[in-house]
Amino acid sequence: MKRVHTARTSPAGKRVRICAAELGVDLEKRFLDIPNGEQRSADYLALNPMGKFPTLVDGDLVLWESCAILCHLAQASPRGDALFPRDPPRQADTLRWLFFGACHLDPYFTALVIERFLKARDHQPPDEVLVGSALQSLARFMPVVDQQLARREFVTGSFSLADIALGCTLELTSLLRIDVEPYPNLRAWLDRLHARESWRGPSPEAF
Ligand SMILES: N[C@@H](CCC(=O)N[C@@H](CS)C(=O)NCC(=O)O)C(=O)O
Repeated sequence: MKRVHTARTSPAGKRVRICAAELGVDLEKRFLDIPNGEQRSADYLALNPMGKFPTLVDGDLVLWESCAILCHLAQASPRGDALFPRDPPRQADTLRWLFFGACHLDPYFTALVIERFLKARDHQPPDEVLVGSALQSLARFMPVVDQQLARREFVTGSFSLADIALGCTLELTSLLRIDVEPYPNLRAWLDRLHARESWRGPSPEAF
C-alpha cells in the first residue's frame, strides 16, 4: 500500500490525492499533527529532511517533492500514460509545465500564502514589499498559462499531471486575493478542474 504523509490544508498534498484519485490508486493518508510540530519530529525528518509535506512511502521508496510523486504514481499505474505520456516529446511537454509551475508560480504563491494568509491568521501585518514583488512576478508568469489555455481545454491539450500541479496552485488565487479578471482562459480552466470528481474529493473538506 502506498502511504502519503500530508496535512489537511496542503495544496501540494492535494496534488497527490487528486492524482491518486484520477489513477484509481489506493493511497493511505497519514495526516501530520502540524500544531504540535510532528513535521519536525525525528521520525518525520528521517523521511523528509526538510520537514515539509507531502512525502510518499511506497515500499522501499521514500519520495518528497509533490511533482516527483505525481510522476512516480503515474509511471507505476497502468492508467498513467494519459496523465504522464510515455511518448518522449509529450512527456517532455508535461515536464516543462511541472518545472514551470515549480519555478515560476509556486515560490510567489508561497510568499503570498505567508504574507496574506498565515500572517493574517496570526494578526500580523503583511510585508507589502514582498507582496508587491510576488504580484509583479505573477503578472509576468500567469499570462503565460492564460495564453496556453486560449486554444486548449487543458494545459498540454488533454488532462494531465500539468493540470493537477498548476491547478492546485492557481486555485489559490481567490484565497490570496490575486486578480484573475485579466485571465478568462485560466478562470474557465479552473472551473473545468473544479467540476472533476477527483477534484471535489470524497468529502467537502477533502484537501
Ligand atoms: N516543492 C514542494 C513544496 C512542499 C511544501 O512547501 N509544502 C508545504 C505545504 S503545501 C509545507 O511543507 N509547508 C510547511 C513548511 O514549509 O514548513 C512540493 O511540491 O512538495
